[in-house]
Amino acid sequence: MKIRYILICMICLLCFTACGKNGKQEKDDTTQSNKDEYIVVGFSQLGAESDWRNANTESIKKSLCRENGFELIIEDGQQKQANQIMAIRTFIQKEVDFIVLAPVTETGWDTVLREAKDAGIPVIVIDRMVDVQDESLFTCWIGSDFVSEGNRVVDWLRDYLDANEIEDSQVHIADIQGTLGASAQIGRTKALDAAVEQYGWDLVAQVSGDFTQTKGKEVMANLLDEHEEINVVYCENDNEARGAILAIEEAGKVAGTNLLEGEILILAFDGVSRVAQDLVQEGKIGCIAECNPNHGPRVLEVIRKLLAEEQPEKLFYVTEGMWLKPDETQ
Ligand code: GZL
Repeated sequence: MKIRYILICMICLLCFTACGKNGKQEKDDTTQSNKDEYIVVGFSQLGAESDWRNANTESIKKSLCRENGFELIIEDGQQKQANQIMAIRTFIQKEVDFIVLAPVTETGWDTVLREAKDAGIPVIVIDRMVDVQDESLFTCWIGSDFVSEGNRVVDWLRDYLDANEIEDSQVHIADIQGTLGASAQIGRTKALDAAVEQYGWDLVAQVSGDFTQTKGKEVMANLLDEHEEINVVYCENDNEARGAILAIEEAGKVAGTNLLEGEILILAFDGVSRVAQDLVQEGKIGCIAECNPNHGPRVLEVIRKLLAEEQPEKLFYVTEGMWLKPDETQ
């Protein structure tokens, strides 16, 4: 009996080892064959905080798809730089062919980008910029001119005030900023600060809404409690604007374009969601500076250039406009 039992165990062990080995061997073969068959791209996306971010992710997925010859590995950083750095190190270990990085904030990338460069993996930065000592640490950047976006909004406000004969001294503006240290926040805030300096508007407060609807609503509610005089709100993205409108209406006030009748004028950025576009049509948002999330096609073009050993431009700005009511022209 005992010998038979030992024999059965030995046969099972041999089978298991063979499967395990073949299984692992198959796994290695699969990974290897993936690399042989597809261009493997590691994409460190900063989060899923806004409609814009989700549209940006979809654009990359649509361009770097298997039909185009790509194996795309996406890691969601949940708006934390530490998670993104961990993701990049994982991509390096996996020996991906390219890394695409949408950085949550501008600073703190030098070390991990040096590791990617030392591993011979090109890094394509999209959306927000990285502020690094050595610009050879990234191959190129694709994104928006955020100061220009901000200038389009403050220029619209300038025209609105003049058309409605509202004095600069009557403007009491609150700035619900984006994630502090993000290029979009830095650029959009810079444009507003310059306009406040130029026109003498009363800048009542600048508080981060972290580009989310929840935080935007919370910040707006607090500002309404502390500053009755606010009549213009500069929201650094649509989701904050939607939150601010909820807070304004819950406080029994009106988000609209009749500033002299006590309404609160909302200004915003992105224009990605249909909801936000409809709020402009309804007059609850005065204007939205478009921020184009569709970076996928340009990333695809850059990778194809690099594979053909061509050099893409270091900086590539996507095209953008304004979301206005139908009777207004850009
Ligand atoms: C802008 C992008 C910003 C969007 C927000 O390019 O970085 O981050 O304006 C998003 O909606 O959260």
